[in-house]
Amino acid sequence: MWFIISSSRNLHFLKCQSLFTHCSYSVIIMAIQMGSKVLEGAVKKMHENAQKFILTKTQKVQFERDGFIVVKNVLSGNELKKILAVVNTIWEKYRSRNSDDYLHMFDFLNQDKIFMKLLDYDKILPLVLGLLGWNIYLYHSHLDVNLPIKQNNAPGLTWHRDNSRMNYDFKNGRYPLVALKVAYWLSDVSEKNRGNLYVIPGSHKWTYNQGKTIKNNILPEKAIPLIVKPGTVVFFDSRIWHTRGNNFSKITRKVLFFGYSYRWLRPRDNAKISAKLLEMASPIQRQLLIRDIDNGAYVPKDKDVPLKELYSKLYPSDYKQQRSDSKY
Ligand SMILES: O=C(O)CCC(=O)C(=O)O
Repeated sequence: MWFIISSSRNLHFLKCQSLFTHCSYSVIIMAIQMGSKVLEGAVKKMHENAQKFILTKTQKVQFERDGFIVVKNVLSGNELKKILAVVNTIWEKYRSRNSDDYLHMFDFLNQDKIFMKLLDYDKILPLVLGLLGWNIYLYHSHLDVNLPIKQNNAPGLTWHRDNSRMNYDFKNGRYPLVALKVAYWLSDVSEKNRGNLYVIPGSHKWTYNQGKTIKNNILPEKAIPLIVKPGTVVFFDSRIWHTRGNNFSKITRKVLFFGYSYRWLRPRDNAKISAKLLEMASPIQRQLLIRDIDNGAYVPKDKDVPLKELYSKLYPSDYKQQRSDSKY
């Protein structure tokens, strides 16, 4: 029989045949204390590691000016190998195997616990916090695998901004930064024509009509391919005009996208985060995963937003500035 015991910040599971035969109260209390210590240790480690990866002034300026930044050498060879093994299994299981064989999978976090590490990766999450602040969650995610294609079979370029209707509902398609995507490159796109992501630097500041003039299948003069090696992470503002490039190479393109936004913005997909995933999640991961938020999205309770504390340590002056305006 499993007993679920709730301590102040997390759930602990104890396995006993009967509460009074094999598990005494003192064992239970000890387990809670041990669980809390492990948790405190993990939180402390996360806080210490995150200090090494805070957003630099240069990165902030670049992101605000260009609408994207590139962070090289994030994933080690070993991490890449493990993630690729999982992605390859998913690909083999879900690929269509018809003439249009590719994978664009939402909700991929439920597929394997390895992705949880990337959700709050200590080299990356501090940058997301630096750009968006602490009242955030994962509003969207997708895993993409694209086989090489022949020139005469190319699907073409589909220039767009993310979040569809947002671009019409705001007058002239002008609105502030509310969401960004973090792309973990697993395959090598260090040359063109390997399915690189193309962006138009600065186009996050355009009106929507400026962008709508870009014809699909055209490479505008200002567009650039992101030429990056596996293990690189690209951050891009959801307002930037971008497209997937064609993959005319011999390499299958593989990339994971994590979309972060404010907790008051509705999810962009219908992903159902499984109870299993939530059970294994740390408090920070739970903040990022939980989608059913109600008005706590606007008026957060500290217990639901552990990223607030992390943010206050990583960006104390920005935090203080915010706090002087708000009691939340
Ligand atoms: O697959 C790509 O490189 C493009 C992804 C994309 O367009 C998106 O995430 O909105």
